[in-house]
Amino acid sequence: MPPTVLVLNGPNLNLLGSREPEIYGHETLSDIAALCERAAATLGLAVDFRQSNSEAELVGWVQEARTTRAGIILNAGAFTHTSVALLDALTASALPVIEVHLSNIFRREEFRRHSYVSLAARGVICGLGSQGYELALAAMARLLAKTSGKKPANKKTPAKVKRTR
Ligand code: DHK
Repeated sequence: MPPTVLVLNGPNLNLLGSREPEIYGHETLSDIAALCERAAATLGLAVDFRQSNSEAELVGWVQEARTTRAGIILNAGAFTHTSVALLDALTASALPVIEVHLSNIFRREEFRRHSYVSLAARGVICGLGSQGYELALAAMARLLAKTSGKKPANKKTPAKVKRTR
C-alpha cells in the first residue's frame, strides 16, 4: 500500500470553477482532485482528498489522520487566517504538513497575509493555482522518502533533454 496523504480543503473551495475565477481559476475542486490523483500515482503516493465548510469537521479529519495518514496537504481557505483550533490539531498530529493556496495571499487584502496554519507547516505554496497542489505532493513525496530512507518514486518517463551548445 502506498503512503496516503490527506489533501484537505476548507470553506468555499467546493465552489471552485464558479467562485471568483479571476482569483481562484476556472478549475473545479473535482478537477483538482483528479490532478492530485494523477500526480500522486506518479510519485508512488495515494491521496485522500476531502473538502468541508465546517471547522469542526476539518479538525476531526486532522485528528483521524494522526494515525492513518502519512502527511497532510492543506488549503484551509478562510480558516487559514482565523483557526487556532486547526493549528492545534495539525501540531498535535505531528505529521508533515504543507500549506497550499491557489491565490497569492500576499497580493491580496492585509488580513490574508497572516496564516495560523503556517506555524505547523513545513512549507507553503501560494499563487500558482492548482499547480500548487501538484508541487505540494512532489515535496511531500520527498519529505516522506527522507523519513523512510526510501527513494521517492517517479514513475514518469524522463523527458528527453535536447542539448544546444
Ligand atoms: C482560499 C480561500 O478561500 C481564501 O479564504 C484564502 C485561499 C485564500 C486560496 O487562495 O486558495 O484567503
